[in-house]
Amino acid sequence: MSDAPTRSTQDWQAADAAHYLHPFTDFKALAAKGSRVIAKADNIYLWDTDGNKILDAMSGLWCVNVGYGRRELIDAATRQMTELPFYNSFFQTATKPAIELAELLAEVTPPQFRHVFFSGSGSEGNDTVVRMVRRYWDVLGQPGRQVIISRRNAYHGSTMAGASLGGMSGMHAQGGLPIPGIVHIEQPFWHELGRDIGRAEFGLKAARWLEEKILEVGTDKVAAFIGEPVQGAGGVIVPPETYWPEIQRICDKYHVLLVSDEVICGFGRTGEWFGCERFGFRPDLMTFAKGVTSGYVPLGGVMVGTRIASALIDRGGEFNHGYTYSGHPVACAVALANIRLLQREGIVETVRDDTGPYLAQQFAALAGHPLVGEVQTCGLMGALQFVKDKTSGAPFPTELELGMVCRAHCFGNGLIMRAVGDRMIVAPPLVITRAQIDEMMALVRRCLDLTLADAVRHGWV
Ligand code: PXG
Repeated sequence: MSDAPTRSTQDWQAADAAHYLHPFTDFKALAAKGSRVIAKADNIYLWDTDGNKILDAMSGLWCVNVGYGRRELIDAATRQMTELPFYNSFFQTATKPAIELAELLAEVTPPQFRHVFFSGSGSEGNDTVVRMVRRYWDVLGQPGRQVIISRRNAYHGSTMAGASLGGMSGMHAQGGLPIPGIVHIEQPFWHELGRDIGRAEFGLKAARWLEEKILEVGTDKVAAFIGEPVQGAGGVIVPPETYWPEIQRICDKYHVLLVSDEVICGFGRTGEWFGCERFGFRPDLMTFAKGVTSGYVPLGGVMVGTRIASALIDRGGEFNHGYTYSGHPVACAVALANIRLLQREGIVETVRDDTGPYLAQQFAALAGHPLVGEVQTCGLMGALQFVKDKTSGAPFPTELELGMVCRAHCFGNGLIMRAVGDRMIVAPPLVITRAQIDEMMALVRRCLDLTLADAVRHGWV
């Protein structure tokens, strides 16, 4: 076994530092510090190579929605690997799990979706989105429509197109991004941009930034708008309820395609099957990944609405795009088992009716904490915004990196919670129980108090 006791944690860390370049990592700093090596997992818990038990309040990376160790998914992978570990779907062939998954996705996604294009990840899915919307407008005889509008602080992946669609300035600063034809508007982040007006009014104002951008770029040049229903990696930024319906109205008015990136929000995270259902809009395309297999194996894709599918099928001819692993049979078999599990156990409904509201209640109780200026939740996602001044909402100086201070306490106390700047976020597995939410909240409280004690000691508050 690869985790044979003969290798110590130090030994693993040395080999890691010598050979392994991690994503989004300062290689030198990590090599000096040493990785935390995760050895095994069960339900919502992880264990590292030192035997420490950790409550995984981030579901791996927003993906292990049914929890770790689910027999149904393991068996599905084993069966499929035994029967047919791989075959492609390029040259007029298909595999049974890919066909069945396409059929099941058409059933569980909103009614405008009857077709799917598979990829291996969310980033690849968004590359497919860029290719597909541009192709759609070509086929319709409007090749001038090339520009895709996205938002600052969005995350849409790390490939050239994914990172360009994303609105992360640190990513754009490396590698000559964004690629041409992708422009950004501001995000619907009330705490940062809208505190002088009410949330509802701010939602409309933020949506109208899209209309202004469409008019600025030219109504005959805009192909699509893409957004995450709730920005995940950007910090669990839940938009005002007025935002998405207004975005829908604007897209309809200018015939701009609407793309929902559901890589995080899809498959129950918001308490509905898809985030667009939670926020009441009707996308033309929907990117998914992560939760489709609960992260057990990589799979992504794009749900293609009837408007686009009909044009591409009836008039498009060959679409020159695809990946070796489009419709990978093992990934599709695991996705089938995962979605059936979500259905059979009513997991999405439990998030909507029970654990989601319970998390909201528990998070709301943290609003009184001296460090916390804003609390937001949506389904099983939650965010706590640190502020220096609770009345004005003034932030801490960024160089203090208070979020990182808190994250270090989480690491030390057996909790995985993410820091996005000074915003602490959770997205636990969708199978988390009320008792486990209590356990998580006790850890969250302890880490907030330890962070506060540090802030007091350093004279930051
Ligand atoms: N879209 C969204 C909305 C995502 O959250 C991607 C696309 C890209 O998916 P892939 O499978 O290519 O990674 C994502 C991924 C974080 C974090 O720190 C979030 C993601 C990835 C890595 C880190 O919160 N989301």
